[in-house]
Amino acid sequence: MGDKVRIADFSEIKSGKTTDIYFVRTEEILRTLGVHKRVTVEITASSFPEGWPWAVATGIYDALSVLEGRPVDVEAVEEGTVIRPGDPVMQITGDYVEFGILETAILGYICQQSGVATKSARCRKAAGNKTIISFGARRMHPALAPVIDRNAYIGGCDGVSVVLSAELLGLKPMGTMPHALIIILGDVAQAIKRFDEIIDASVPRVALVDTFCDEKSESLTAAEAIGKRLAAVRLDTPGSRRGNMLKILEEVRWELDLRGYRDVKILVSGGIDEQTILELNPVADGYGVGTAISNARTIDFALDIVEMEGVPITKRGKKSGRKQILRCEQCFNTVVVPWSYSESDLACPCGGKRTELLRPMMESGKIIHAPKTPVQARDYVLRQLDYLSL
Ligand code: PCP
Repeated sequence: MGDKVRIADFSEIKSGKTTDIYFVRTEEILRTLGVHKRVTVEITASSFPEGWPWAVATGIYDALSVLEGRPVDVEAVEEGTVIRPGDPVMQITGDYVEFGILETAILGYICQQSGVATKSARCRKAAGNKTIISFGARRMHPALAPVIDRNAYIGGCDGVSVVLSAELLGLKPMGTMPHALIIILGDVAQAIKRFDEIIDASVPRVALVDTFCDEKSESLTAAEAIGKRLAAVRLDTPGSRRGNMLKILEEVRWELDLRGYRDVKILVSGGIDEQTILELNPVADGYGVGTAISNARTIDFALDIVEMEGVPITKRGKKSGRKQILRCEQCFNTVVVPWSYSESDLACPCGGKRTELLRPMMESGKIIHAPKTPVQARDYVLRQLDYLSL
């Protein structure tokens, strides 16, 4: 049996083993020359994938956890903070040779997780208060399932389907039934009846209605099989049969309502993203989103020196100097100012008061700011979404 393909463990990441070699050589050169420059670096993204106007910054505490114990000071935005292109999400100050090697890991944590959280938030914004369940773990390396689902949840999903992910989030896993159950038991009526007889009564009875026949007839079969205990039907219609999905949903809705099953909800999964959500919202009550969130585009954050020995300095294409982000609590207007900004910058033209988004998070390698829980981070995202459009 060949070697099991293994993932890096946290001690390897924290020790700098998952770094790019040129950081190892840079440290070797500087240490050999005895060069110890106190620098401030900032982490920003100059643009977001697919032209997204905003993004949700996550992975902040994972980045802090690899820096823990190193002689650095860090200020960063809270987990779940909505940012714009160019907004610094983290600033690290210290002797470059003490932390430079961790750039790859720090960016890796923030880039991928923020991409997932942002795509989830975009789906949330599109769906309003309709149910969204994260179904995407099967599209990614299973070791990442809890990470993906945590960010899908923080971004706004109402639940996740993976057992371990839900456990770590303190949630009940959410799911319906796979096509396999219907194929093995013969049809949707058998599947939903047995599900109803065997599965704990607290689990909503959701029938998958696209396996063998038309979604309308399978929905009615499921409703007639268990009556009022049927909570919803899920349409995971294969691409080859997805002519006009909204029309299909309208027909299913009509036929269910005609026969008194007005309380039976309609869930849709398979190829769902914020665009399809907007198209199906007139009828759909909820969505199972997989690939779009779990395989979300990563956000290309970069880490750059902006100050050295207290003097602003940076590369072309960047703004030098340590910075602060000020956001109006009233109108959400956001500005980036120099770290030593003037009091007057706290007054927003709308009359509101601006507050600082970059908070001291680490002093001399010690984390000094408690992380938000996933529920708190999710609530924070939902509050900010009220100010935003897609
Ligand atoms: C998949 C499963 C997931 C869906 C699709 C995620 O369906 O039900 O919920 O789709 P996405 O990645 O395109 O968003 P199947 O594998 O066809 O169905 P099942 O395992 O439920 O039988």
